[in-house]
Amino acid sequence: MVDIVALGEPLVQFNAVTDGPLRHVVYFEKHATGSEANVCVAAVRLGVSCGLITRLGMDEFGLFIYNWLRGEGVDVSHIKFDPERSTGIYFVQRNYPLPGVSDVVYYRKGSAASAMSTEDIDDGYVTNARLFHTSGITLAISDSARETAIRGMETARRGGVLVSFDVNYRRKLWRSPSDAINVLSSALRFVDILFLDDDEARLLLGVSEPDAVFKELNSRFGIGRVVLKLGLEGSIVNWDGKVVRVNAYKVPVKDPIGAGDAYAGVFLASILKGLSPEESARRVSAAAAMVVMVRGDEENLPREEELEKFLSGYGRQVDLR
Ligand code: KDG
Repeated sequence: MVDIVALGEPLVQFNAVTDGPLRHVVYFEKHATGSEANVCVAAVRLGVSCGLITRLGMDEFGLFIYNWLRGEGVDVSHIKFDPERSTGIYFVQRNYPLPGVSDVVYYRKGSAASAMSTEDIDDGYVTNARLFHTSGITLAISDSARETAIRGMETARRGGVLVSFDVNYRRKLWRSPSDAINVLSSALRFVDILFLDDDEARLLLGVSEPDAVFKELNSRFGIGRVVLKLGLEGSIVNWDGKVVRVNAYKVPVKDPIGAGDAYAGVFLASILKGLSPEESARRVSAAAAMVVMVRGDEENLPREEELEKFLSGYGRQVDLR
């Protein structure tokens, strides 16, 4: 039995060591990533147990991901290996053509995870958890992954388990924005806790001003617990009508990819540990700042002690010895 059951595709990331267009990049660094896998690792590092439902290729990259998750203490009992299909990979181009922005090139079509099916949902595993988490990426990668994610959300809902969802809009994975809007909107009716940014709000709801976003989500989908991410401006949380605003920490950015998963993983873990939405949001801002300071998504996801050091030491001259 785990606190969080997450469902989604882990990926191997090849992150350009140097800035600029990938055609000129010679060296890439290999990282273990994937949105829901990152969320699991974020939670586990903070002492909240998490299991991932997914499929990996029976290949070197699948083994790399599996060893990573197992080594971090994520429950891997519901990961299946597929001998026929590959583990998905992608490449990251950094700081080009815009400074501070990373772009991605995916090689994941037909991957092992995209062949997930509803058989992968073990009802008892999901309904014994405290929370089920997935994201819009999983709804986008294939029809069967979408059905699996929806089945997971329905099962959780029926079993009285909280459903958390990160919109995670990835333009390159959808046939069209209208396809994304239709699918994502139909999934929102299962959601208790929603993570989205202002661009995603504009796409899905036609509004991005926080009060309007919260109002739309409540009236159209009955969602009263929302973390609205505002990039360099921080975030605003609506928790059953109580609204809290938290600033972002200013840090040197190496690669912004992964910040969103720090938001979801650290927020969910903090809430499940009994912290207030305000305190959880403050911790999330710190964790997101820590994550973007390095290439890769998960390396800087903090443990409690590291999070505490960041929160108490940020902006001060501190001797960590
Ligand atoms: O949030 C970070 C993820 O987006 C990244 O690890 C890759 O999961 C990924 C995706 O599908 O884009």
